[in-house]
Amino acid sequence: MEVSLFLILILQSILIFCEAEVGKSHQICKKLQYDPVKQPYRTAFHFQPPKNWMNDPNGPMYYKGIYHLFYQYNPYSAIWGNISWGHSISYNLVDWIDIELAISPIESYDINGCWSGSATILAEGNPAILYTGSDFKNRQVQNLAMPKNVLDPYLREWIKSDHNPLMAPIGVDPQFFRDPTTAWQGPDKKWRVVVGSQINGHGTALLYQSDDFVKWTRSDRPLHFSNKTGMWECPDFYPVSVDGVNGLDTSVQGKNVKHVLKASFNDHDYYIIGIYEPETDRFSVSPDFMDSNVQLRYDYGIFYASKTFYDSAKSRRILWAWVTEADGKSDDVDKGWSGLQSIPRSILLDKTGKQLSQWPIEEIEKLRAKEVNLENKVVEGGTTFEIAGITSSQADVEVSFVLPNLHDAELLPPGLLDPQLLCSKRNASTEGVIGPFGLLVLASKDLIEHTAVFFRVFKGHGNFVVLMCSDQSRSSLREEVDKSSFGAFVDVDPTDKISLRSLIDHSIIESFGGEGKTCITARVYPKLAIDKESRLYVFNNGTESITIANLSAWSMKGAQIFPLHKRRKPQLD
Ligand code: DQQ
Repeated sequence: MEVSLFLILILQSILIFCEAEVGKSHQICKKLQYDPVKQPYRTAFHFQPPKNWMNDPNGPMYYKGIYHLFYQYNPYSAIWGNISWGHSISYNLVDWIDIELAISPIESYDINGCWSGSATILAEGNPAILYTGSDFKNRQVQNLAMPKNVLDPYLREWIKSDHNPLMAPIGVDPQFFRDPTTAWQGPDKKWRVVVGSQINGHGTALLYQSDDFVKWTRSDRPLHFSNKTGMWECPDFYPVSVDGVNGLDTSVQGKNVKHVLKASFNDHDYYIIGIYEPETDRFSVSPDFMDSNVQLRYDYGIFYASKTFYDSAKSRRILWAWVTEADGKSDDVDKGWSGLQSIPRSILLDKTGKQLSQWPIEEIEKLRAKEVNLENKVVEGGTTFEIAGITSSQADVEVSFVLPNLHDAELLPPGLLDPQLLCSKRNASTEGVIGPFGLLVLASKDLIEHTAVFFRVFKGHGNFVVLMCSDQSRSSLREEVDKSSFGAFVDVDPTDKISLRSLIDHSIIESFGGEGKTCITARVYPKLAIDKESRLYVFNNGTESITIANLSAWSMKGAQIFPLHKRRKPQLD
């Protein structure tokens, strides 16, 4: 039997065992499962640890047939602090077993927190983790951890290097020196890694090199910097294929390859695309961060501190991100948890070469259950109708719209070129010509509560402009939650079809417009539209009719996410 198949069988039996345990004694598991009364905002197919605080995804990797996800975790509470690396394993990126903490803050060089970092599969195939330690003086330093036993595919124990810290903040502000990337190897076989920083207040990707992964030397020149941004957190640097459909391993260089640099700042994940010369470590980009009116972001909603990894099993690059809460700290304490991970997304250079496109990994489709379909349905202006027959609070919806003659489309309002502002000024209830049209999700029967995910088409300068919005203004009767609207333009030709996919999971809506060219993630906390009281509608608030070419909506089954057993507390002495 193939090793990976064998491992899959073992993991499956652990899941079955855990499922049985949930019914008996696993109080942690039982208490924080989705429950329409006690835990209405807990998700069913997004990754969450059994309880407590989670933020950035760390060191995702594929190793010996198993996917690993580490994450910033507070083992003791639902508020940020005591930051350790939680660790979960999976054979399909959908079902997870939460295992022992991988790294805990117990050494002088990380006593104030084991902060974000990345995993690298070294040349001999063994994994290594570089992470930031907040040391006994609250300085940020970079540390190494290696598996205790590389033969263990679950990588349950990690040993910190005796050489830690490997990189100290010399000539850099010790408060702004963190989040090492996955390393890549140049043609000279030296490893390179980037550390996020700010120098003279400007975002900087410091470049380090090493022959042995232990002794690191900082290059005179950073890989990149920008005098238009502040501190860069969680940088990510990776190749994308110009003409292929596969993702690339982090050290791939050469013709038909471009490189992406992502940095997290101003609460968002921005990226630029350029040409990297491994011989000189020069990275040339145009446009650069903040150069143009339209900034490239992975997601125009709530999506931060993301990280990609190369999945050698399926030759793809996968993106994860932290999706924080939009309610208050005291709500998090009451819920007993805070923070989700996005659905893992496959990420590729778009055909235009100007941006990336993202799509939920195919494995998520295994959760699709009951399906309803529509074809060639005209939606008259000013109408709304329900898509009944599925569990609308836990669903996957794909729809494509065909638009009428765009001759009468509204003019793009002068002075309103910021898409997010445009979405809040022209929200879902503001009548237009071509739109607003789209979905009303997590909606109550009377539509008092709903989140509108929609498009609106404008005439720009000699072209049409497609706006995509996620309007949370009426998402909840609860006053105290953040209901900001999100919006972005979608680079599609509206004379062709416009597609939308939304993954709906109780308190999160991840939407993908134009086949993943524009993504918007929202967090919502309905009071009425919970569980079976939640509905799904199609609406058109424009004067022109639009046509649904195809619509498929599925009830989604829950993923299986279990703790293997009660966590061991880290030893504090
Ligand atoms: N979160 C980590 C830092 C990182 C920040 C601390 C980004 O390493 O810069 O939990 O969310």
